[in-house]
Amino acid sequence: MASVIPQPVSLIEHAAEGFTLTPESQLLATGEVAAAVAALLADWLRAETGFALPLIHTGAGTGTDEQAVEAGPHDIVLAVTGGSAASYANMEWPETESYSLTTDAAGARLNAAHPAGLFAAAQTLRQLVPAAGTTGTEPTVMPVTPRIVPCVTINDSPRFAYRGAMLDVARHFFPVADVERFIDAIAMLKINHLHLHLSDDQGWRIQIQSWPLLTEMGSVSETGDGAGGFYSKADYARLVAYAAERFVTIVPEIDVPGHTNAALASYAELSEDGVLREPYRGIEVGFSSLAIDKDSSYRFVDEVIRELASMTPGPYIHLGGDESLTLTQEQFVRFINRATAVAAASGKTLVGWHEMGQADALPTGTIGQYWGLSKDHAKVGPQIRSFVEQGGRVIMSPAEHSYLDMHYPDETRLGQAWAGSISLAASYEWDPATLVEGIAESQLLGVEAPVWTETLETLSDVEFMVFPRLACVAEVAWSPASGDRRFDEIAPRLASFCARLDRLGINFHRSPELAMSSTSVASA
Ligand code: TNX
Repeated sequence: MASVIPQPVSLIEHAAEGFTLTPESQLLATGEVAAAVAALLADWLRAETGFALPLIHTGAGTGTDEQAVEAGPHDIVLAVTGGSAASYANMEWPETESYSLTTDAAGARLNAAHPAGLFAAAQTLRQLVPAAGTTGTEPTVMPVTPRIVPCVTINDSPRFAYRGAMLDVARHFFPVADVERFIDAIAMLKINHLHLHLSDDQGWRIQIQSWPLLTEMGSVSETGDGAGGFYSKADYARLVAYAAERFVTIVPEIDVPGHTNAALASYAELSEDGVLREPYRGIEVGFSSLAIDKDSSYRFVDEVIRELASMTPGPYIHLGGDESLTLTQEQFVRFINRATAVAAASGKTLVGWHEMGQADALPTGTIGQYWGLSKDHAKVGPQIRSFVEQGGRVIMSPAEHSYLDMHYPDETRLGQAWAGSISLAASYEWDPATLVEGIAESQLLGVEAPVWTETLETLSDVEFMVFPRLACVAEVAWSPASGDRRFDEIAPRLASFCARLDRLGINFHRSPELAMSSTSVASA
C-alpha cells in the first residue's frame, strides 16, 4: 500500500510490478538544479538502505560533468522541465510546487517545472520506500534486501502556498544544529515556512549590531534555569541557507510591543519608566511593553527590523502584536499603526498575530495570523477580517487544532492546557476555510502549527509534541479540501509515518489513537 502524508491530489496504485531499489540503483539528474535535489534524495535513501546510490548528471543541463546515460530499470530519474533561474523567478504558484512521480518496473521518474516541486516529489518517493527487507507486511533483517516500491502514478500540487511550523526559540533556546534537524523533519511533510519566534520576555535570540546589548544582556536567560543563547549573524545566515536548500523560507519574528521584557532588560530607554528590567524566567504572559510614546521605541523597531530584513531573503517579517495586556486599546492601536509603518520601510511584507487587526492603518497587504479559540470567534473575527479589509491575507493557526504545545489527551508531562488537549483527530479534523466567518479559501495564505516552548527544554521534547500531530496539520495545509475530514483516513498512513520517524530517531508520541502496538510501529 502506497502510504504518503500529505495525501497527494492524485495517487493511482496499479496492480503491476513496482519499482525495485537495489544496491546497484543510480540517481540520474538532468541539470544542476535537479542534481541539488537528487543529492538530498540520495543522502536520505543511502541512510535508510546503505546502498551506494551514485548520482549522475545527465542530459540538457549546464553541468560540466554530464554524461550520456541510459536509465536502467532500477534507477531514479529526476528532471526539472522549467528551464532557467530566470524562468523560475516568473513561474506562478502552485506550478512552482507541483510535480509528478511514477514508479514501475522500468524505473522511478520524478518531474517538476521548478526545483521546489522536484523537492516535493523527492519527499514523496522517500515515503514510498519501505523499511529494510519488508514487502509491506513481512519484516526481515537483511540490510541489502532490495526495496520494492509499489507501482504508482502520482500528480500532486498544494492547496495552500504557506504551510508553516513555528518554533519558539525564546522561551527555551535551541542551537543551530537543533533547528537544522527540525527543518529536516518538517520538510518531510512538505512544510515550506519556518517561523522563528526570536524574542520574548525570557530572551532575545538574534544578534543586532545596532543594538548590541539585546544579545549581550537580553539573551542570557530563558524559562527555568538554563543559560539561554542567541544566533549570531553567521548562525542565522547558516540557518537561512540550510532551510533554503530544503525549500523552507525562514519567517523571523520580533514580538512588539508586548513580550519585550528581554529588550527592556537590555535598554532602559525602551521602557515607559526608564528603568532597566530584570531578566525573566517564568511563564506568565502580557506584563511587558515597549514605551509607546517614546521615539526611542520606534527607532528600535526601525533599526532592528531593517537589520533583520537585510539578513532575511524571504518576503515576510513577523512583528508579533499579541497579548499586550498592559496597554489600553487606544494605546495599542496607536503603537501598531506607527510601528508597522516604520517596519514596512524594510520592504518586507509584515505578519502579525490577530490582535494586530485592531489597528486601522496597517501597511497594505499585512498578513494576519489567527490563533483564536472557537468560543472567541465573535470577538476575534473582526480582528482577523480587518487584515483582509486592509488588503492582506490570513494564516490559520487555530489553537484548538494547531497549537502543538498543548497536551495530548493521554499525556500531560509536557505542554500546556489553556486551549484544551489536542488529540491527533483534533489536529486533523478541521478546515481552515470554514473556521472563521468571513475568512474563506481565497482569503487564506495558508496554515501554520506553532510550538511554544515554555515547558519544552530539549529538541526531543519539541519532537514529542510536534509528531505526529504536525503530519495531520500538514495534510490539512497541502491536500485538497475535504468537507468532513475523518481521522480514519489518515490513521493507517500516520502509523507508517511514525515507523519512519522511529527509524530516523525522531521522537514522537506513541498515541493510543494510532491503534498500534509497539510491534506494528516497529514493522510498519
Ligand atoms: C499564547 S499564541 C501566546 C504565547 C504563549 C502561548 C502558550 C500567542 C500569539 N501568544 O506567548 O507562549 O500562548 O501556549
